[in-house]
Amino acid sequence: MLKDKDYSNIIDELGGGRLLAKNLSKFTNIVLNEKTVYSWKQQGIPDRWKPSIIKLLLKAGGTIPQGFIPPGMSVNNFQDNSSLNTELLEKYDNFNENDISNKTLESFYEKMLYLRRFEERVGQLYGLGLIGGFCHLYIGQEAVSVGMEAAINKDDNVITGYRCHAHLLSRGASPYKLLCELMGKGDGISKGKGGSMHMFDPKNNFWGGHGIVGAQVPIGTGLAFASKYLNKPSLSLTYFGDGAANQGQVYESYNMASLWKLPIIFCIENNQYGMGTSIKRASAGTDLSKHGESFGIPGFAVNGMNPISVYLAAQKAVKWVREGNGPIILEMKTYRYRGHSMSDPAKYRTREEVQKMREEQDPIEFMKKKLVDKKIYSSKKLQSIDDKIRSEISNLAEKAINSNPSNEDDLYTDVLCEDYDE
Ligand SMILES: Cc1ncc(C[n+]2csc(CCOP(=O)(O)OP(=O)(O)O)c2C)c(N)n1
Ligand SMILES: [Mg+2]
Repeated sequence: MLKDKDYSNIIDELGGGRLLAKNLSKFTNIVLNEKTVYSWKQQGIPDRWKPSIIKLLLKAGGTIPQGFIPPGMSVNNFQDNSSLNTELLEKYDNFNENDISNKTLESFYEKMLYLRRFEERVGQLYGLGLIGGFCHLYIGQEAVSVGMEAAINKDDNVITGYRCHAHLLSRGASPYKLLCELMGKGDGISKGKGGSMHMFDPKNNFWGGHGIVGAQVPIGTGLAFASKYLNKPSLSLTYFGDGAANQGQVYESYNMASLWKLPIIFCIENNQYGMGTSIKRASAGTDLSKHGESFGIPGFAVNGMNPISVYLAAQKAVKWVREGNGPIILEMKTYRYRGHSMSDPAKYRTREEVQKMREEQDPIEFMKKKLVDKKIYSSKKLQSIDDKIRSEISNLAEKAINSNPSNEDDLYTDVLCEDYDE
C-alpha cells in the first residue's frame, strides 16, 4: 500500500503547486496558496482536498490511483451524476413519510386545491366571455408549483412562461388582482393591460408571465446573475416547458449559468406536450434532465404529479444551489388535463389517455387519500375545505366582475420602465 505522500506525483501531473493551487481555488472558491500545495508533496495530500483533486484529474483525463479515493467511494462518485436519474426518481417516490409533517401535508392539499378551483373558475369566466385573449390553465400540474414553492424563500426570484396563474398564487399574489387582470380591470395585477400571459408581481419577486416561449429562461438566468453580482442569497427558480427545452437560448443560458456558477434552478415542466405535438415527436432527446450534461449541470427527473416528491427534490436542488455549486435542472414529469390554451382541438392525444392520468395520477386525489389514510383529515373535513375554497373564489370573482375596467389614461403608462423604485 502506498503511503499518502507517494501521491505527490499527482501534484506534478496537475501542473505543479502553482497551477494546482490556482485551479483548486477556482474550482472550490476557497483561496489556496502555492506554498501549501507544495508542502503536500512532503506531508501528503489532506483528505478534504482529495475529492476536488480527483475531479480535476478526471477533467484532465488522468487516472486515479485506487488508494487515493476516499473509503466507501468509487470513481463513479466523482463522475457526472445525471445517470443516477432513475434511481433518484424512485427514491423520491419512496420517501420516508415521517420526514414530512402533517401540517405540510395539509398545506399541500389545500394549496393544490386552491389552484385547481381557481383555474376551473377562470375556465368558466372565459366560457362566459368575461375573459378574452389567450389563456392557459394549469390544471393537472398543481403539484409542481406547490412542491417547489414550499422549498424556496419569499426572497427568491420566480419566473415562468404564459401558464403563470398558479405560480403567482403560490408566490402569494392576490387572487382578486389576478381575476381582475384576466378580465381587463383596473385593479388587475398589471392594471388589466397584460392579461393571462403577462402578469408581474415584483413585491413577491415574481418576474412574469412571458408569452414568448423560452424567453423567460435567459431573463431568469439574469436574475441569478444579479443575485451573485450583488452578493444576495436569493436564487432564481426559472420554469419552462418541454416545448421550450430545445431552444438555443436555453442552451446559452445553461452555458452561462454553469460557467459563472449562478444560483439557478432550471425547472422544466415536462407535461409531455407542446402546443400541438408530443415531446416524442418534437425532441431528439426526451430525457430533458440530462440536457445540461455537457455543461456540467446535474439534472434529476422527478414525479411531478406528487407534491411530496417535488418538495423533496426541490429541497435537494435548493441546497445544491445555495451552497454555491451553480445551476441544477429539475425535470418535472407532469401532465396537463385541459387543452394547451382555451382553443385546442387536442388531436395529438386520446381522451382515454387524459382520463387514465386523471384517474391514476391526480395529485389532489393522491393527497386526499394520504390525509384520510393517515387519519389527519376525515372525508367530511376535506369536503368542508373544498366548499370554503370554492366560496372564497366565487366571491372574489363576483367582486372582480363588478370592478372598474382598465383606465384609458393608463394605456401608455408602464410600457417602458427605466428605473424601478420599490
Ligand atoms: C417563440 C415562440 N414560438 C412559438 C410560440 C407559440 N407557442 C405558444 S405555446 C407553445 C408550446 C410550448 O410548449 P411547452 O413549452 O411544452 O409549454 P406548455 O404549453 O406545455 O406549458 C408554442 C409553440 C410562442 N408563443 N413563442
Ligand atoms: Mg409542454
